[in-house]
Amino acid sequence: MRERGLTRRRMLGIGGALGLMAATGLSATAALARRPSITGAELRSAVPLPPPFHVPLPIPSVLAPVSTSGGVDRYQITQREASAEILPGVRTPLWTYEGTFPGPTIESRRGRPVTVTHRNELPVPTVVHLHGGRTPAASDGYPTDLVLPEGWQEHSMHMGHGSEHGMHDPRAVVTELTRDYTFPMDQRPTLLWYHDHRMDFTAPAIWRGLAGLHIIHDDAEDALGLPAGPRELPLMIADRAFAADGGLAYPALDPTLRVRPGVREPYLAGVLGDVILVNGAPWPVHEVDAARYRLRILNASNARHYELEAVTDDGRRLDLVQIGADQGLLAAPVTHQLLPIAPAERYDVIIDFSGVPVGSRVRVVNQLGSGRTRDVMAFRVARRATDDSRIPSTLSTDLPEWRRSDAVRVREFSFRAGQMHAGHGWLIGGLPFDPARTDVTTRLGDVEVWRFVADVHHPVHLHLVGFRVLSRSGRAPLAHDAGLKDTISLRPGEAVEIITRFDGYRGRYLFHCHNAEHEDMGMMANLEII
Ligand SMILES: [Cu+2]
Repeated sequence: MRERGLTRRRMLGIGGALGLMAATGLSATAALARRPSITGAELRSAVPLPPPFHVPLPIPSVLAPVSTSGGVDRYQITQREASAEILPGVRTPLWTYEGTFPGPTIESRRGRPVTVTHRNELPVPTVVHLHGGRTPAASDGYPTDLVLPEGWQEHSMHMGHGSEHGMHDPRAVVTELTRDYTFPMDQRPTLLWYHDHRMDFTAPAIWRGLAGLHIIHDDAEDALGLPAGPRELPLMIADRAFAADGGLAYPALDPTLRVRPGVREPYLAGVLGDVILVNGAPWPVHEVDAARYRLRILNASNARHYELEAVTDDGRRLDLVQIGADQGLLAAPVTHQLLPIAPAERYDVIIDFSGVPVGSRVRVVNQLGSGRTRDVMAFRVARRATDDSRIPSTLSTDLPEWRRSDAVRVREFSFRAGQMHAGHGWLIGGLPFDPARTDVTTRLGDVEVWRFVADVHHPVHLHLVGFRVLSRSGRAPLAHDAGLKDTISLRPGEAVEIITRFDGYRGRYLFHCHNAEHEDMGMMANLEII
């Protein structure tokens, strides 16, 4: 595995900045000012890569329930090793949900509970978290609530940074082989995603394939007349790199992911791949009618940020009409030409191909990429078609309108690099994650304003609740901050305020950075709702 020269130099710059910070207390922000959009280092694949826009876009299969009786939809998912042909002619071993990457999609209805029985046939413990789910704590996938594989020896298990330093988690609920996760689905319709959330090893587990989609629908949204059926496409964007043997490359200190967490030093700020996958296919192409399409976009990358635009062959940018955010429909559509999307964010976007000549292409481009990582995917406009879809000027009327004066308290958290135990870490409020420490205690029903400050880019995610963005560095939120979110992209050096109501369930939840490498290196904190 070679690192790309330029990127490696950039990364050493970050590493150097972190070292400097430890020594002098300097902020990494200044050191990153020349390339603030990149947080991480890029692995370079060691196998030939296919040309862009040749592999067809796969649509993840929708999982059928094993039972629908008693008002609950029950599903079973086996987590197991499998291999897939991601690059043409190359077999890639993966860790999967049900044998595929992405895992199967679960489609559910608002208010109709879902139970998913996960069976762990992988060689390591796992944890499932439904990102964006309004989920009781027992099913929220707390990082130490492990599902152990059969025959897993406790003594072979290293509890990660925690136990290494004498900490353990007395509240962990560990099961063997299987676990039932129950999701009430009492929430606004939107695109969620489920992924591994195991203590210290989330990033490499997601990288190996443990991610899938979960869509919630309701009658009100169905009645809007938005593009649907084959004109509604989920798009899970994720970057990966491939080793010479066809396997996914990842700079883990312990490639078995059993004992020692962490990544090699050049990748401490995040792992980037040089192949852009959409729904598990490299730079895919999808044939479309000359009509409106609804794209439910998820950035499932560990650390890569995108600024997406849709460009026609003759260089025209198509409007990206945003209709929804992480937590469902906006009040009204917001039109973008360039759409930033941080790890774990979702954007629900309408794109209209009706003005694009039949036979030509629309490329989805990442303005933040360079070389091959500039391309994401393409649509080929295949035929004229009738289109009775519409984009209503009012999309929803149920968004919470919390005012600053509703807040019973304001809290502030810094998201910065720092020292963790003996080495490098990523810290919230100066502290690395400790499952045994409660960082925030709040009362069910309380409205709070949280203020986040960042050194480098940190996509911050709250479990359980959605929030509104109040301000960015004292100014109004950006156009793409509209609606109800569960992940907020803090840009380098920025201070962001959000407002939320801690509603739903009592118990132990998390908030954390969703740069998955940062998350594994300490950037999580406990949120106790009482
Ligand atoms: Cu981060």
